[in-house]
Amino acid sequence: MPFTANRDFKKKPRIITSGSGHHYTTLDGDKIYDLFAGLWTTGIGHCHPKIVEAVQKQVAQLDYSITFQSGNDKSFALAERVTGMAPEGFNHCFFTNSGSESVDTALKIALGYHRARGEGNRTRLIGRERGYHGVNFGGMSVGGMVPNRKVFSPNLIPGVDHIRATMDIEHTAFSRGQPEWGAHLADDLERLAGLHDGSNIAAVIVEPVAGSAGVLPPPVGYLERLREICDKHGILLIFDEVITAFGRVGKAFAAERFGVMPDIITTAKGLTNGVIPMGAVLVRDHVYDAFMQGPDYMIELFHGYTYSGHPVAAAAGLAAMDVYEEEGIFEQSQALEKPFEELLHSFADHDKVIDVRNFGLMGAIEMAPRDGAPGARGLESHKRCFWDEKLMVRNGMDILSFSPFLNSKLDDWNKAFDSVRRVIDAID
Ligand code: PXG
Ligand code: PLP
Repeated sequence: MPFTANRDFKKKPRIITSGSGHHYTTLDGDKIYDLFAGLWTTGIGHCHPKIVEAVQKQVAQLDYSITFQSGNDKSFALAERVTGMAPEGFNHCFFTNSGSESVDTALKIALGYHRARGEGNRTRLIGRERGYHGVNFGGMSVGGMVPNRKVFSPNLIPGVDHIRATMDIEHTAFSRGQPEWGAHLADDLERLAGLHDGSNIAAVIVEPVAGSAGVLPPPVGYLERLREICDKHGILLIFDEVITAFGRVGKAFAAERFGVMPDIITTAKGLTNGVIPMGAVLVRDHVYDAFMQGPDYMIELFHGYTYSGHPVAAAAGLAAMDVYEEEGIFEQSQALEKPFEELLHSFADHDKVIDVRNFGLMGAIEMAPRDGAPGARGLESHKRCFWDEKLMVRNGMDILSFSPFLNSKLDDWNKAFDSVRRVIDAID
């Protein structure tokens, strides 16, 4: 199982057999309220009838068609919709099957872009400590989650450096939204540009709001500063929006929410509401145009997946875009931010809690680790929520993370956070 304590799981498996709206049903017949919206994926709820219908129809019409040197109608239609939602200047996208593939695709596009412009010396890639960019070799190398890198350390791709993480509990604990402290941490990029010479750096990749590490919002002014330093040195800025795109931070993209324009955006998850695996990498015109040279019978980018632009996935994506627009999902999401923040920060004075963080509909409650057993409190909380409270919450070590539905009901939240409180009270 992915990122799971397999032997512990098998002692008492948590098996889900159906989903509808804001709930799962388990093998035992329990109804579980989902406070994680799938795995940050399913913002509009499970088995949305519009998406179900679109997928059923598509699979009967065109199940698959060859993707190299031919295309299908749905993938082009989805590309139009997604770029239409994106900030000005993002007019092209490339489809993948996951966030990990989107990240590796984006890194390759960045390298290809510089080479196509005659700057093939720009090969260095910069990530950030505590960043998560999936599990493929490129994404793992620019990622900054130590346990994910440890075993593979000697095989990480060469020429990668990391800027510092944006969070320091000493300065940022219990910030509501973006911390006031920490814009200067972006200057770490200037330091690396000094060390390697900026002319050797191809790209910097960051999550606008780090998700997997336990919700780390960017300090006020931080992303703006990164953009400035990238501009100064000709470095591409990649926003990894696998979690933050499609309404999780109240807009179609975090780039729009923060008013900072990267050169490349990676997405997945909410692209299809998690219904069929799919990701997309969006690029601005200057990036696309750089590749469009040489004889026109030549392939411009030697990269792609058997399932890039899969018609059934694209149909799910088109239906998701319809729902986002027709039901005003991003507006609903933004309207829920304040009540979400209030509920989360009501845990601030709990004696086991050392930090609460939030941005948009991303939230985290960090508990102090139990002496000698870091992570135990977190996993116990997850299991107690599931078995005793019929509630799905995610833990990463001792951090409980929350990714509620973009169209959540406040009554459900009140009950759910009462459950979380009972659990945190009860565990050792
Ligand atoms: N980039 C970012 C920013 C992500 O959040 C990926 C890339 C990789 O996507 P795939 O589809 O290959 O998993 C992600 C995925 C968690 C959690 O607990 C987060 C992710 C995946 C699994 C768990 O926060 N994010
Ligand atoms: N391995 C082999 C032997 C293949 O033939 C292919 C694709 O044709 C792949 C891996 C890559 O698979 P995908 O395109 O689904 O990523």
